[in-house]
Amino acid sequence: MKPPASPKTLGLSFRRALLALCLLGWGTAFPARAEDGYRLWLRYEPVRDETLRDAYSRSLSSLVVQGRSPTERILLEELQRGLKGMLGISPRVSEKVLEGSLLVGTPGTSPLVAGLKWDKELSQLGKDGYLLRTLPFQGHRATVVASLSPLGCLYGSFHLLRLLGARQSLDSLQIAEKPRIQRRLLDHWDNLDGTIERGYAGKSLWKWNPLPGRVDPRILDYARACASIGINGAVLNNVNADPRVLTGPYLEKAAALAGALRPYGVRVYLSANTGAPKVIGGLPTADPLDPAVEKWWKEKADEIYRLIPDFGGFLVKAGSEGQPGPQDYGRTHAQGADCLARALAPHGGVVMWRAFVYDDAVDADRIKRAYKEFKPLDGKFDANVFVQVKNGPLDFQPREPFHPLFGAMPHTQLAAELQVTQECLGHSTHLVYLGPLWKEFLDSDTFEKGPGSTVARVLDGSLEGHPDSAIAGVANTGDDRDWCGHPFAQANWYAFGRLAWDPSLSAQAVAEEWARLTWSDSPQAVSKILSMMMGSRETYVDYTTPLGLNGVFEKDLHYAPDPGMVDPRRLDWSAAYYNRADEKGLGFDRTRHGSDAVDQYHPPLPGRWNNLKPCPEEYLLWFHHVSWGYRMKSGRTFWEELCLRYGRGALETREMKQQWESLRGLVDGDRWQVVEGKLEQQVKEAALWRDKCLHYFQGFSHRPIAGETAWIGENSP
Ligand code: BDP
Repeated sequence: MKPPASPKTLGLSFRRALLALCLLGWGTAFPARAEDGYRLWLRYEPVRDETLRDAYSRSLSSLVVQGRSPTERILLEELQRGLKGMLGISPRVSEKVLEGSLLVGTPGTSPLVAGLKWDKELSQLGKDGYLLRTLPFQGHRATVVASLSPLGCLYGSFHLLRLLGARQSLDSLQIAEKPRIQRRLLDHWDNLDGTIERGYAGKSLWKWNPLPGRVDPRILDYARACASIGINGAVLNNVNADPRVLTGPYLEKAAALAGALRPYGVRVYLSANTGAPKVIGGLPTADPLDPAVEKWWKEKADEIYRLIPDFGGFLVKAGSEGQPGPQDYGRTHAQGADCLARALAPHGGVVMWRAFVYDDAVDADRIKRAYKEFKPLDGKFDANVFVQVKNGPLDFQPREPFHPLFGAMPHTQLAAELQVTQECLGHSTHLVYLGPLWKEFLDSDTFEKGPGSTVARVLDGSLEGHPDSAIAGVANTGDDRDWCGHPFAQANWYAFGRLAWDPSLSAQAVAEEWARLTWSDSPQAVSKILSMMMGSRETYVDYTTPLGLNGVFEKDLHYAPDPGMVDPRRLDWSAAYYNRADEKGLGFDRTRHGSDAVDQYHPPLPGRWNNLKPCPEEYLLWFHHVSWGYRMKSGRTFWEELCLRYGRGALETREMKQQWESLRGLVDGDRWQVVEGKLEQQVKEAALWRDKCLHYFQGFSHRPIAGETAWIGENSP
């Protein structure tokens, strides 16, 4: 016979049963609530493993947050939300550290944290850094999140919640974190009319019309999401900037947004149109060397800082794609940037001056132009200017070598611009995880100071000893319920933030974190999702632009294939200008016999890329015009290899879909269905890409499409 339960075990098992019921309740009630993707990676789903849940609950039985700043209030709420969701508990909020307390604070706001005397370690981590430790505290076992600033405490709290989300042990935490890059920005290409340039997830989140009176409450969830991954700045408006954003009424709107974002550590920046002194200021000129223009910018900066005391600064697209610039007055980019920088400097603001320029008078090869314009200006920019350079020298393609300006301007602070929104990567329809693309870029060796001079080290300032550092991602957010238009596009927002904080993280580790937080804690589900994500970028490259190919996208939309496209407006907007298909072969000759773009890089890269044999196959057509019969490393001819890559990419989309189908039931049905529908479209479109491109190139190669029977006919155009 079973012995009767002692009152103690009865109590415990009763509590367990109650908890199990609650969890069961969540388990059943939860799917009934539509899973619409709104909660992103902050879902805080219940921990189903009872032992783990009990261990967590014991470690986090009370919360001690002594500071009362808005940021500390936010972190307390976030911890409460997270613990309620994951553990079903509402820990006591206390002023005393007891067994299982979580203490969060700064030495300035919390006497208990000050008593730890961690000042030296904390000062090494800077104001955004934090310590996260488990330790004996006045005879009790406690967990501590400490930082010099409330914002660092918020970042540390999110870190703790991430550990719980990933179901990791909290037993002996000894974590010290600080961001490697100081300014981690999202650039929103949002227009004042609510549309978003290259936005594929609805309209702008900002809702300019009801501002400043009403700030859309959704902004707070945007800010939470940003803070959870360390993003600390948002450029609110499109780089093709409407000058009106700098008028009083819009500045008041921006100030209202800044007020909402501030407690989450997200500073506001604005894109400035260099023609503003003329267009909204009524001056006869916008010449940056004209004293009246200089005065106008100074007064404008003063006005902005009266409204937004922590305003970050200006992002500027000048002398590019129809935007006005200093060149209109015979001035250089440095003269233009410095004029704005002088206005912002007294307030601590910065200028992010974009190097996305390609004036065709500069060079016949578009990708060489920015380097030729900017490199001679190295050392001429003020200390509070960043030159913001896209990752590659062309324009956010599925694969490009890194931009040669990284490594070429040692006396200038360089910021990187990545594109989170998938302009040339399948918009919000194709599943493409961009972590591997960004890692390829960040880990690229510029050889500026010999081996190991990676782009990441240029960016974090360590290579040249610059005090400030910055990275920006062109946002993929909009007012669609799921923020990004595709449940998997959320991973790119997440990965941008995580890699901006720490470029040494691996794309796989970031994807795994995201998958667990966003989809499921089942190891089986996570491993399938991971394998889909990790291969997705290479798959996309294969069925769109394999082997270093570029310039096959349709005009303007940049979504569908159109390898023969001719744009009457500009030669360098035409597909043929890039892919150069002819009877001899395919690709752009950028060797010393061609445009000599290879020599914009430091040795040994030119040697590697100038010759066909050592050139890595992924850059082949970027640097070479390759004959159709050229023997590849595989022994296949170049034409056969091209066919194989297109075919392989399209096939892999089918495999991706099969993998997703095997996840049915392992993730919630609502989002499963959405992804399934998108994958179906992706499979069809990948086949279309393959067929359209191969048929077009076959018109030049006159060779049979290898493996044709395997795919031609299903979705031929
Ligand atoms: C291109 C986009 C265009 C942007 C431009 C830029 O097609 O919409 O305005 O870049 O970055 O990729 O300025």
